[in-house]
Amino acid sequence: MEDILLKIAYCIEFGKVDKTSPYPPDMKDKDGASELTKQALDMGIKPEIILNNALIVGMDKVGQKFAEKKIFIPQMLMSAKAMNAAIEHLKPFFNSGEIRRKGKFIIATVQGDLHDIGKNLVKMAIEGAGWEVIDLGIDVKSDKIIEVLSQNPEAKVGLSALLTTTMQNMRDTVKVIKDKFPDSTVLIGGAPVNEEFRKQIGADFYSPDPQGAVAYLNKIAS
Ligand code: B1M
Repeated sequence: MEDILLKIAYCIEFGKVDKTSPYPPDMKDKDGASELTKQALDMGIKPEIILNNALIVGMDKVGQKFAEKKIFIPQMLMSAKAMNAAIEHLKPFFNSGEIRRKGKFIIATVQGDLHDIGKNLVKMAIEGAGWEVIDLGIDVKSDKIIEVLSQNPEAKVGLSALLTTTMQNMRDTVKVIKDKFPDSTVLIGGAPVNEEFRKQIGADFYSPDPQGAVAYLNKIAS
């Protein structure tokens, strides 16, 4: 099991999407993140193990190397592509929750921020837990969230931010939502965000991972 997880992490780190992808050249014609993830599932490895012990491990290495200026945006994009190809195979497992809808959940990556892998994982987990998710995508202005919340006033809101700069936009967005909808529920997450920041900006809940967001939503819905 360890072996295939290491291989998947390696494919994410080096942006090997699938067998046909020519990049990186030394892995030409070899299985990529897509095929290996499928094989891992076929071997009976749990989707959460593949996500946490292979995909996120590979992506963390990408982050480290980018911070050390050993790789640049194009490599980071290839890694994101490989991660998305792998996640496609995990989707059916995360989406296999009950069809019964517990409520609506609006999710967005805040203005100025283009990172969506984490947001998409949160979306999948919440959908899988039986919520109807309205995904507003990336780089979402607070006006858009207000517009959609006005149409769905019962919906809970989830915001994701991956940059220390866009955390400030998250702060502004929470303020705009709370000013207009004081009774709304806003969840926040993303790598630079923490509980201390949540308290400062007046959001209702912070979760470091999708499971925490699901548990909180299920608790307040019951
Ligand atoms: Co960017 N990037 N990036 N990047 N990128 C980071 C975030 C960075 C830490 C890399 C680094 O320097 N080490 C750094 C931020 C530094 C900082 O602000 N302190 C950084 C930078 C600097 C940048 C650019 C500014 C680079 C540049 O242009 N010079 C630029 C910004 C673009 C923009 O947004 N305006 C940029 C661009 C990109 C790409 C587009 C190339 C690509 C994103 C592609 C995509 O998302 N489609 C990219 C990537 C891939 C990364 C790293 C390598 C990986 C991010 C990721 O997907 N992680 C990242 C380094 C890293 O994190 N290791 C990095 C995997 C994902 C599963 O984790 O998103 O944290 P995460 O989500 C987790 C939790 O946080 C949580 O659940 C998820 C699953 O566990 N979670 C929530 C997330 N949202 C939640 C919401 C919730 C609850 C939980 O409730 C609502």
